[in-house]
Amino acid sequence: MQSQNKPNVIFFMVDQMGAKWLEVAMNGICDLPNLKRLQGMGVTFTNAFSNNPVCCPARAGIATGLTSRGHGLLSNGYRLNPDIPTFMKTLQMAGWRTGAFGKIHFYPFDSEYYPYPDYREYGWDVVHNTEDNRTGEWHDWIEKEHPEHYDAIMATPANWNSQLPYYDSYGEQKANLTERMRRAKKEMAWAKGDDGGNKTRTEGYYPLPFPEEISQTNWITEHALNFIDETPDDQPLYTHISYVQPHPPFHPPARFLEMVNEDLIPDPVGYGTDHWNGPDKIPNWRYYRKLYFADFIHLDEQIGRILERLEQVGRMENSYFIFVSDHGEMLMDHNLGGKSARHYDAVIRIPLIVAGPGLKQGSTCDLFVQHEDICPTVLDMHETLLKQHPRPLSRRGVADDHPLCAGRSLMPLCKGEQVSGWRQSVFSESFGGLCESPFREGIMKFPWKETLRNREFRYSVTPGRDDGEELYDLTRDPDELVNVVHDPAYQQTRYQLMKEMMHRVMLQEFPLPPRDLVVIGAH
Ligand SMILES: [Ca+2]
Repeated sequence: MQSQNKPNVIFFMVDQMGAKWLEVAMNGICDLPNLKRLQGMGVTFTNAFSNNPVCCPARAGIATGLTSRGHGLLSNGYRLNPDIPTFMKTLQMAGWRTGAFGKIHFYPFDSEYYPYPDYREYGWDVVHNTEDNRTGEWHDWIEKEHPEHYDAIMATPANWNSQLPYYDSYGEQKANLTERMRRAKKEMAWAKGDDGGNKTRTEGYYPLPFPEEISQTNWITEHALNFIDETPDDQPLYTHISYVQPHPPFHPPARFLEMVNEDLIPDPVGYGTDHWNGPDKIPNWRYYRKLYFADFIHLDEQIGRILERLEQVGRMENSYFIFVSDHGEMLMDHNLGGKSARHYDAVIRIPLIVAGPGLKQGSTCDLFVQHEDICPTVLDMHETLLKQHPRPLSRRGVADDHPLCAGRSLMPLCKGEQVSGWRQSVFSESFGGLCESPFREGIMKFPWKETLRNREFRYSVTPGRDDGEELYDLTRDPDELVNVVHDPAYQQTRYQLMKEMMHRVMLQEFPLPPRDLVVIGAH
């Protein structure tokens, strides 16, 4: 039994799970008892949004409490500066034992660091890292301990993996895995797009072709369980349990497919209308959706294993929990897949649960919250943390309790306290694939987008395009089908949202670490 009062912090993260899809799933498609249990132990935020719906900037925003411009990761392909304070590092300094299991993604995949990045400098005592690039520790464990499944595993990574430079000369043996991946995909029937024309399977998506027990998802859980077991009883712990699923390719173990209520899977938004814009981009979108939802059941079971272990070791009563995703997934709404600059509800609105002792059990909160709020929320879970978290020197004396964060603690909301001046909208942004070459042609191909979303409207701007301005009246058009930005009836609304967005763009510059961490001279 943990003897002192510092709470454990159990952080669950999933990749590419939209709030829309979790809500749809929980409405009869899937039985998710452990996520329901977490909801029952705390607050579900129904208007939580990704600051930047792609892996690296979203994850850095969570860890630092900063906007994309604040922490500097505008898109994938950047490295988070380890000098920027993270809540994990503050927990570590304050006496928590900290561990990270699974996906972290603070580095660019095509860097000198992968397949063996060292994430300890961000504030973790123990790290077992595996990501959607499928290289590194989990990969090597399969090759060594389960060689009979190695070729199957080599056939599962998405095709972009074969473009990663370290796949050409991998590990100590300098093996050319690119060729082996291509060969494995060619030889394994399930990895091919051709299913004999019956469309029972969707290209690149299939039931897990190796045992569930050695899946990446279970491997992450096993390491988290070991960490819980190995932490001294009298030490508080922070577990960063970050699953790669339901990131594509979707390939849940087959038994979870049988547990999906397929009849309740909705048609994609716009399906069967003029809006659909051509043939189905995914030929069997219903099966594609079924695989995605089956991943939810797999993840829920893993969360259940963690909860069970916390109970066994006597840590359940003194633990706070966070469940969150980095961003959502179009899942073929509007005949589109993926995320990034597609700022529809399915992409930018994320699931967020904050649970634990003293919080409003089984409640929901519909205030507008963002990824940047998670860091100050964790720092607000114990009185020692906020004091230890670095703050800009230039602001000392202005407000001693002001952390180096753009976000705001959710703990008062979770405790049911009255808060004043809460934001009425959220801001989200995407920088396409051309962060260093913002030429018009590039923006047309890989759009940049900035979005202001409030209770009634979604207003988005894509620079460099004549048609790059969108306004959706969410009360009348919750599926975001009709762009009313040029409708005369909406011009006042358009102007107000444009002005508010401009202010948000300016305000999000604060603060600018690491420059702001040190005052050099007086000038
Ligand atoms: Ca992601």
